[in-house]
Amino acid sequence: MRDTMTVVLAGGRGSRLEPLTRDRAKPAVPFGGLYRIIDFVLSNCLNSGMRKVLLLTQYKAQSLDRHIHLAWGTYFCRELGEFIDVVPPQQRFDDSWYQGTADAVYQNIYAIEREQPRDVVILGGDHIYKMNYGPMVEFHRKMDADITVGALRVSRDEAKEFGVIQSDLDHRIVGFEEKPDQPTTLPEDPDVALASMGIYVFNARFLYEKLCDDATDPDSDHDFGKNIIPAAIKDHRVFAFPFTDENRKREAYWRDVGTIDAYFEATMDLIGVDPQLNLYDEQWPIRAYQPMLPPPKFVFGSEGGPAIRRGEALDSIVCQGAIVSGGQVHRSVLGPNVRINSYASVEDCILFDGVEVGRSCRLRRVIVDKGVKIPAETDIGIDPQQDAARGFTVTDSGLVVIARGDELCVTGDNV
Ligand code: ADQ
Ligand code: ADP
Repeated sequence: MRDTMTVVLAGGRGSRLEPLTRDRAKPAVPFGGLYRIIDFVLSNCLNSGMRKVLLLTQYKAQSLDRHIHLAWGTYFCRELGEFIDVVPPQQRFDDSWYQGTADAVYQNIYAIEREQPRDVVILGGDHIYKMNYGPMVEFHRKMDADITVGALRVSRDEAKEFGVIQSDLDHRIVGFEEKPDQPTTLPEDPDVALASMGIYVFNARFLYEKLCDDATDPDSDHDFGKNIIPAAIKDHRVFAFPFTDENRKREAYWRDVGTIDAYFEATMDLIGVDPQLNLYDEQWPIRAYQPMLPPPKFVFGSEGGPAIRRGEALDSIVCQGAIVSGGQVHRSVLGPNVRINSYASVEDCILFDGVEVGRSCRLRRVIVDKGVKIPAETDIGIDPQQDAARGFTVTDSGLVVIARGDELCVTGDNV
């Protein structure tokens, strides 16, 4: 992989994840207590031996930028020619912001050319999956491809959200439609379509030529899925690389945690006894920023007494620095530095870094953003209709999201 260069597109706005993306880009949204969404793709890069990485940001990138420096800077050694460079949209040719994904790469073309890579791997920064990109690059070279698109099978309904691929028996792409209303399904299965994962291997020279052509095309949206890939399949060698689980025990795990409900489901899967995404896999470590914090602690409660006072967390993930003191936690993810106080009950919740749950609170199916302090005796998620009336975000399935600055949750020291 030494002669590849990697570009990670991390500018996603993630508007369907609001309010979690109100102050941060989608790739910076915390996931699984300790991680940010971007950590999965960057761990894949590191584990695949890709050590020249440009990370292109765009929208509310401060939190992402800081996370990358804290968590990832140390893994790349510049003296060995390795780097992870975060590139904000200021480095542009004209006054416009990035217009589409192809434009974002085009605006950084000099930084790519300078490294003289043979192939350029382009990845999205907002999906959760484990993938070794090595076999995809190998496939690309073996096929003598100009472009290789990562592809996976999805249901016909889901396919409307993706680029939909038609390929021949040799995996050569013969049709590509971006987010079609009527997705073309597989010949052998009318319920399944082949979707683009939005990840690409490009022959470097071919990429430069196509991006330069596209930049001067006034009718283009300058987007890989909408413009570059559909145009290239006509006259060039464009292939689909099927993404499958390497040990083939089950369907490959790949999630776009694009909505609050999808985000919640994917998080809850982590808590199960046999999660689809194993964070404890020593062969494929997922790295993250590990703050220097004391270990998590569970306290019975100051006066002892009835079972409800026992501070305990069951079927849950609890991060460093958290203290569960006299409160009950079930099927939940507690981020770093969370505090659960006496008589509180927390069920099916995701609490971000530094959340404090006051005495006798009841929380059920709630996501609470970083640093929010929930005053004593507050009920959230018990009556989602009432929560919506109080101005909280409530999803169709009744999940409640408490954002920073939400009025009825005072962010102060009054717990
Ligand atoms: P979408 O996900 O809808 O479809 P897009 O919103 O362009 O495409 O995002 C692609 C990736 O680029 C995301 O990771 C996003 O964070 C990032 N991004 C978007 N604009 C950016 C910019 N200007 N600068 C930096 N980063 C940016 C794409 C493909 C589909 C494919 C799906 C798979 O177009 O064909 O099926 O991804 O999810
Ligand atoms: P993250 O929450 O992703 O770890 P930060 O704590 O840096 O990242 O927050 C990202 C941005 O959110 C900050 O730059 C700031 O503008 C905004 N922010 C932080 N705290 C609050 C708050 N209490 N209310 C509203 N906005 C906030």
